[in-house]
Amino acid sequence: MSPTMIAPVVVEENNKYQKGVKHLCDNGLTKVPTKYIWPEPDRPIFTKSDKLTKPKQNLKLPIIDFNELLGPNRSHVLRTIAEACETYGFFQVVNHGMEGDVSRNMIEVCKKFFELPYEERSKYMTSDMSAPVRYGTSFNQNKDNVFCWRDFLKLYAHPLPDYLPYWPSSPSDFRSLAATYATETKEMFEMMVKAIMESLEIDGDDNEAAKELKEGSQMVVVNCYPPCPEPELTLGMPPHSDYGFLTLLLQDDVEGLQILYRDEWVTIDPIPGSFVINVGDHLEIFSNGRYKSVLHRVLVNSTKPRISVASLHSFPLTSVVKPSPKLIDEHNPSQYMDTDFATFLQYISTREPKWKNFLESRKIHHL
Ligand SMILES: O=C(O)CCC(=O)C(=O)O
Repeated sequence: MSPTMIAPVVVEENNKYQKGVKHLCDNGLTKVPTKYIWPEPDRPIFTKSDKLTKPKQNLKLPIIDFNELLGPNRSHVLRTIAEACETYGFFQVVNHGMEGDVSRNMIEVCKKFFELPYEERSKYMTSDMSAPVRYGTSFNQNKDNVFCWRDFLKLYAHPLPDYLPYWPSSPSDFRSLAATYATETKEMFEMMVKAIMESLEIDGDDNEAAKELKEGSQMVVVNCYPPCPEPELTLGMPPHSDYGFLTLLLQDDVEGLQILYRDEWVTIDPIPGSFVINVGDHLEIFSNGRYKSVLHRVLVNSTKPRISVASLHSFPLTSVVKPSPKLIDEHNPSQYMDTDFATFLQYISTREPKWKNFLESRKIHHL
């Protein structure tokens, strides 16, 4: 067959995957297409060559109770936060002040969004990373050789009035429910920043970083992982760290999130109504390496669809990200080069943002 005869078939095949996993599943599927099959060492099961033959138990992350954080036990809770950020890069929060209805409504309206006809969802499909709304699939669908079993909706969220008019107008209550959710996660983030600064013992009126973070960037990422006929062959999301300062993650009741802990993948138990909070690359840099931005990935399953909503917060897009001047001196020199979003965006446009490549590229190797 001549290449001119093959090309349209290949293009059509690729277009099929570009429309996303939900679209693929809606058209009936009994096997995972080759495009989604990960190389064996990256797959979520332990192979025979591995010493481990069965998955480890789920990990119980430290739980931070906001009621305690705001009460007489604050200093004890701050120490728990510091230990969690040093050891796991992750913790869960309960009694965080967001009403159950707000988080439940957000999950429900996001489910409804992904159930809309493809034509409606695809209105927001774009490869422009700075678009206020971006619907897409996989991790980076223009670059990924192997695709992830995940569709997403990314919404820039701060300042909200600038972005809200661009958010999906269908389902009809999407904007109002998602706006309430984004506003309340921003408030939760600001409380967390105060606690994190205190835990690093750099809180105070002169904390410029805290002021910048208040005016900083927020992106709400809704992840949709449809049931997968062969979940052992693929991943919902590949191992990655988050580039921002903190991520606040809401999951439905279906497990899937795993973090790398002591070189093993461990599953995080979803606690109903809680948030999972994790340290991003910018906080690792800001804390001069004390708090860890940890690799995590997502598994899928064969029976239940899963929705998660990650709210990624950081400095304004134009800010320089660097270790806090209060945490460096001649004995503790800066471990990272100054960086900014532009550098990050340039980096990921040329490479696959997998593993910890970006953060590694910013490290200073002292002699
Ligand atoms: O779906 C999850 O549990 C995690 C999502 C995630 O890692 C992300 O959005 O960066």
